[in-house]
Amino acid sequence: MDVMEATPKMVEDQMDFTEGTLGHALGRPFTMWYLRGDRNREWLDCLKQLVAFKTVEGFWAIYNHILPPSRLEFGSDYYVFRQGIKPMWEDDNNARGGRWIINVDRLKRNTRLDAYWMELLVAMIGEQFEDNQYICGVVVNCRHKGDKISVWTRDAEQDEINLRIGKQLKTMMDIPDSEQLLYVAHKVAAVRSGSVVKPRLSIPRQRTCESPVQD
Ligand code: MGP
Repeated sequence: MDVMEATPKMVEDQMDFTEGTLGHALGRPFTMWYLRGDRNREWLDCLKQLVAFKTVEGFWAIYNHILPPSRLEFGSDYYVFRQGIKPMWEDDNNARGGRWIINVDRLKRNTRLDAYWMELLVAMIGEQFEDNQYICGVVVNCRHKGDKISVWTRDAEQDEINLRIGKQLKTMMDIPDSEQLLYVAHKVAAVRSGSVVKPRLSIPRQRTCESPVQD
């Protein structure tokens, strides 16, 4: 757990700003995390903070330096969260939250996964979401069964806000209606026993979702 409590290194502290500029400040700093799946260890112990960044230049320095999701080993994840929010259900900022999930078909691993991830990162750090303040962070899970990209939001009961975020996500990333986006509350994901989880929201809408506010 030590590594999670330590302050991550700011990438800007290691950059050479010889052009005389300190870079273009983001609205807020972010931290990037990496998880290498290991069935013999606790999930929390597999999670590592990589680095933090607070400028556009810092973000691209990291982005260009690390492997894209399509080249990670299956079982690995990247997490990019607002600084101060740990990318786990247990963090106070996530405890009542949930996530929009985009399932990326295995056949699209080589063609769409990296583009989706980059577009989403740029949208989040560039504060392009209308309800940006409700977004805690974004995740990519690289899985043999099919990769997943998700947007974690702060409050699973704020249906209108979460729907706006989901619709903006769908438009921004040009996701066809045939690929349904599902919103699942963390507290539901955390206690489920099988692989089926009941989503709270979906886009396009599906009958099993609970929320009365869709469309
Ligand atoms: P996952 O990595 O989000 O999905 O969760 P994956 O691997 O696609 O599996 P699936 O079960 O969704 O099909 C996998 C497992 O990691 C969970 O069942 C938990 O055991 C653990 N885990 C994931 N998250 C995000 C957390 C978390 O925030 N806290 C804790 N304690 N465990 C987590």
